[in-house]
Amino acid sequence: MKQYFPSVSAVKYEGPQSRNPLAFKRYNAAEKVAGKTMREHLRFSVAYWHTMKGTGSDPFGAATLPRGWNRAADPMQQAEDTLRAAFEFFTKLGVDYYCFHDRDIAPEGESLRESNARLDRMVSLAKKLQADTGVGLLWNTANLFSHPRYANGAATNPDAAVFAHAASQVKKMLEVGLELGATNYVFWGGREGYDTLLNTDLKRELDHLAAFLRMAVDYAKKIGFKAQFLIEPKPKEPTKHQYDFDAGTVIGFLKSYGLDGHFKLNIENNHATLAAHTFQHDLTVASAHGMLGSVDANQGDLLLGWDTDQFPTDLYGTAYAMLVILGQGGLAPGGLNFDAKVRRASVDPEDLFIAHIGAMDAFAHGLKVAARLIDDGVLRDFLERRYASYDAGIGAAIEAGKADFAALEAHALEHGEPEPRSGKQEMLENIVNQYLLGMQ
Ligand code: XLS
Ligand code: NI
Ligand code: NI
Repeated sequence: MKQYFPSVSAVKYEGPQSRNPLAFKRYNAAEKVAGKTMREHLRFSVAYWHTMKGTGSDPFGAATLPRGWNRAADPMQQAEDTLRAAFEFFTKLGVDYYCFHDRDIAPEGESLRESNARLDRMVSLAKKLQADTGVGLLWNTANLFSHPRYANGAATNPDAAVFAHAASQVKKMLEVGLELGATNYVFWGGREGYDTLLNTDLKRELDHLAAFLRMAVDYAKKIGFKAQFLIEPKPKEPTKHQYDFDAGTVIGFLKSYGLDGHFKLNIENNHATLAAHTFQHDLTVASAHGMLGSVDANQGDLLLGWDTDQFPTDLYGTAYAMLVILGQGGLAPGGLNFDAKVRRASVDPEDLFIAHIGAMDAFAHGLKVAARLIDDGVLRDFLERRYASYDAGIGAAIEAGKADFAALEAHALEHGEPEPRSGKQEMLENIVNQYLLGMQ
C-alpha cells in the first residue's frame, strides 16, 4: 500500500520530558482521568477540509502546501488518493473520528446526479476504510457555500430553486451519514445571512431556514438516521450578518420555531471570539440550555478579524473549555473536532502531525487541570457560597417562584442596605494559575 507520510510512524506518548516533536507529551489515550480514559473524554476528530484539502491558498496568494495525494490528473483518482492518505493520517495520529463535507471527499460533477454518483463511489471506499481501521465519522455536512449557486444563500436564498438544490444536497448527506454511521450531523450556514437589507426580506428568510431545518429533521426520521443534529454558530464571514450569529441567537431562533428539541450546538472557539465572546462564554451558554453537543476545537488570532482556524495551543482556553465539558458530564456523542489548519508557511506534511499533536496535548492538559479543579471543589465551593442567599429565606422563595415584588419590597425595607461582598476575581484567577502551573 502506498504511504503518503512515509517518514512518520504511529505517534506515541513519550511524556512531558520528551523532545520529540512527533510524540505526545500530555495526551496518553489510555490514561484515566476522572473515571474515564483520555480517549473517551476527548473524542478527537480530524477536519477533512483543512487537513486533507487545505492548500495554503488565501485571497492574496496561490497554494503553498505540496501534498502527495492531490497530484493525479483525474479528479476521482485524486479523491481516492486523498481518502487513503486521510486514513493513513488518522491511524498514525491515533484519533478515533473524522468529519467532512460532501464536496471534500468527492468533487462536484456537472449535475446533481453526477455529483451524487461520485459521492456514492467515495462513500463506499470510506465505509471500507472505516471498517478496516475502526475510525468513525463524528459528523458529516453538506457544503452549501462554495458553489456559485449559493452566492445569495442556500436555505435563505430568494430563489426557491436554489433552496431545492440545497435540500437535495442535505438529503443525500443524511443518507451518507446513515450509511457511514455518523454520530452527528452539522449545519453551518456559511451563506445564510445577508449583506444588505435593501435586497433582503429578513423575516421570510428566517422562516425559510426554519422550514429547511424541519424538513431535515423529518427526513432523518423517515430514513432512521439517529445522529444528533448540530448547528454551528458564526457571526460574520462570509456574509456580513449571519442568522446563526452566536449560541444565544441560535438557541432563540430554534426556540421561536419550536425546533430546539431536535438540535444542539457545535461551538467553535474562533467563531465565539469573532462574536466578541470568549470560547468559554459560548460553551457555557449552550451548556446552560442543555444544548452543547460538540466542539470545533481551534483558536483564532485576536488581532485579526477573521476565522484564522489555528490549532488550539492556549492552555487557558482548553482548561476553561474542559471545565464546561466535564461540568455537563462530557460531549458524547459529540467530540472535539480540530477545525484548524496549519499556516500557509508550514509546508512540510509532518507539520500536519505536529499541529494535531500540540492541540491534543493542549486539550489533554486542559482536561487534567479541569478534572483536578472540579475534584478539589475550589471553584464550586466558592460559587455555592456566592449564591447561598438563594438557598433559604427570600432567595429560596425567588427561585421557587413564591416571591412577589411586594414581599421583596418588605424584605428590602426591613433589612436595609446589603453588605458589599467581594467577587474575588483575582483570587480565583490565581487559583486557576496555580493548577495550570502545578500540573506535572
Ligand atoms: C467555517 C466553519 C465550517 C464548519 C463546517 O467557518 O467552521 O468549517 O465547521 O461547515
Ligand atoms: Ni467549524
Ligand atoms: Ni470556522
